[in-house]
Amino acid sequence: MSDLVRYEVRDGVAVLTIDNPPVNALSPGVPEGIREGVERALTDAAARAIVIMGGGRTFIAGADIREFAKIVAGEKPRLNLYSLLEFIEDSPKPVVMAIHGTALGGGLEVAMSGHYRVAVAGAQVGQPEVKLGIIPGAAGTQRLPRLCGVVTAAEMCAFGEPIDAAEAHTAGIVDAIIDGDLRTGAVAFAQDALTRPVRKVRDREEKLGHQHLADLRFRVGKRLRGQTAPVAAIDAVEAAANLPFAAGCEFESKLFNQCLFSSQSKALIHIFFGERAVAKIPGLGKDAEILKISRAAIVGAGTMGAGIATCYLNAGIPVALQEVTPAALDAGVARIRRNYESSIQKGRMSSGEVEERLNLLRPTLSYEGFEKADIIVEAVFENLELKKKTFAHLDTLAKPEAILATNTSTLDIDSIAAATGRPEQVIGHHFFSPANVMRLLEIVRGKKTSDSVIATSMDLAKKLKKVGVLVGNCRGFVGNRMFHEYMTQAVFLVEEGAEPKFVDDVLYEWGMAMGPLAVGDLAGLDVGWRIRQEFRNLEVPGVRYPQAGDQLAEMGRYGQKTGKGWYLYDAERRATPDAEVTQIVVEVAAEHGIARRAISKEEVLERTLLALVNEGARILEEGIALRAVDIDIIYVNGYGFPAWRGGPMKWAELEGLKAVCERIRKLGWEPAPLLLTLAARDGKFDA
Ligand code: T1G
Repeated sequence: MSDLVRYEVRDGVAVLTIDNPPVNALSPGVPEGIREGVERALTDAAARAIVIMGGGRTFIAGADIREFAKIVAGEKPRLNLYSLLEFIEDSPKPVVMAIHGTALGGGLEVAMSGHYRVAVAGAQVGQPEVKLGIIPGAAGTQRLPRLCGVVTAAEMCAFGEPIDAAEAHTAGIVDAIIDGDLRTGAVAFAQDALTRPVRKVRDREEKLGHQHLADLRFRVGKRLRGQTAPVAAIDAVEAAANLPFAAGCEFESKLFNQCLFSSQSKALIHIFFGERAVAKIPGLGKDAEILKISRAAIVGAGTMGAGIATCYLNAGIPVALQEVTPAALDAGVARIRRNYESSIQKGRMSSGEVEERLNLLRPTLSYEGFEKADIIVEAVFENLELKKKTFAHLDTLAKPEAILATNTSTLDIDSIAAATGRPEQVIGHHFFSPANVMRLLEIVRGKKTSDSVIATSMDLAKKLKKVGVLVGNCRGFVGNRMFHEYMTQAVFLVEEGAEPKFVDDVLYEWGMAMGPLAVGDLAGLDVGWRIRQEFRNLEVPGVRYPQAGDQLAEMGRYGQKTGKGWYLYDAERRATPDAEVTQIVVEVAAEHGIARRAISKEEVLERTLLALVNEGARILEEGIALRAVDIDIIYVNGYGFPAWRGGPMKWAELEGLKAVCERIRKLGWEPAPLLLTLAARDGKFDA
């Protein structure tokens, strides 16, 4: 008997417990162990029914995703899950699936091969495969609609969002909610099932009526733009209403393999493991103390300060929010209230929960109470001298072990740290706007930042429900340094003849959440202009720099906040092209001797995306990013880069680094040395 599945008989019921920590994935040995266990129960006279459950914290969280890389690399799939699930379903003894934690993907498919499913309250069930660029591959798209109907099943498989036990019970996926001990409850349910006929899910047709899925397809087209797996998932579920079970499974399997061998799946699986890998910091002392953060203080209640405060309040951490004037403080508190009003409107929070969080907020015009804070986050104006002055002051009043974090998006962490007597306690916590929404937290280590402050920051990121990525200190760190190159090419293309909307539409259609020029208008062209002023002295004579953006900013066209930027904005902040901008750009081009010409879609993509990749490779060479996947996670969670393209570095790898080098050369640029090295040996970034 595989040691990954334990067997025992309790009160006449065989109980199979899967024990493959941490998430009971269907790794090699688990499906085999389940089959052996059921075979044993079928011949065990002491067992009149069967319960299958997960050990540890969860039921089965799906197939072992690591196995997919092997299959894509040409290895023959080890096991046909379809036949195992039919074997379970054909058991003459009732089989009850007992669910706690999560039953996801192959886990829910195993659960649906049982004759009954029971779950504890709070358990989650779902088919999240589309988040890996695939679809259910073990009859999930055929059994699920037989339990909950075509529309619900198609919705679950297309968006991949899990539902909780109560919803699953209402939908007909789960037969009972177990109060108290799951094993005991499931055994009792199995004994009771002996009195009822065994029903195979595959034979249940009553919920398979034809349903129109046009609305779902429309919503998928909008929310999951460019992704192929969600569409395939809907097609497979729809087939359940038109084809007999076996033919439906064949159709599902064909679509599953098409998705599995797609670049979208490689990209999304890369991101899945990447989001877990970035939390691991090579070389960080294992005994690095993680400090307890039970009080926070924030300097500056502007857009970022208010958003950051909301993150801490959402984590249940009391926040002292400081501003210099009553008006600014009131505006900050109002921003936080607005953040919560929209959460209430979207049904994400109750007004009671909001009150609870707002009770943790203490707005202040002084630094009173800052001496008790475990962390102080500075979110003042993006000006080095102002930040240094602020840190020098905080240094005088913060307790010795307090962490001093700056939300700067580009400035030198070491210069800011040098303004204090505790540089080892200083670190960058670069949130992304809107800070209470964007998942990314770029954590910037200074030369003297201690391992304990880094470890605490990585841990805090999880508590704030952020994806924390540790990066080194340089101008713009990882995200903005690369974005600067990307944006530079976008503005060059406009100066050379492309309309702003053309550049944005090309990148939007390619999958970016928003085009670069629209992002500029959202962030504020004045912010970019001010940062360029800070670094004007670093500009090299004879090197071309983008001009048109500065021209617009100097004319007061800051973007959405002034109703004019690269676009015109109406009261609802809807953007329309502005002929005046074209005129301004034509004049700027003439002034700087820039020839204007027709620009193709291909050129827009090549120059903007390869600028990202080339700068990313330089950042890797310099060790500013620990791994290429860190860059990908930053871009997917902070810059609207499509996860189904894997992030800029993975995208380049999927394109082939040799070809990427040639394409960079074709643009007249010098590929980063790391790219040349890897291309020469057909290597991979993080190999
Ligand atoms: N396969 C392999 N490793 C997995 C895994 C899986 N399915 N799920 C988690 N891990 C690893 C993860 O990388 C991490 O490793 C550790 O477990 C803890 O995970 C046939 C084709 C279950 C909600 O998509 O969503 O079934 O970093 O940090 O936050 O039709 O893990 O410690 O080395 O995420 O508590 C479908 C994926 C597969 C679910 C728990 N299933 N997992 O979250 O822990 S495709 C999924 C999750 C499939 C069938 C198809 C989450 C979780 P490490 P964690 P967590």
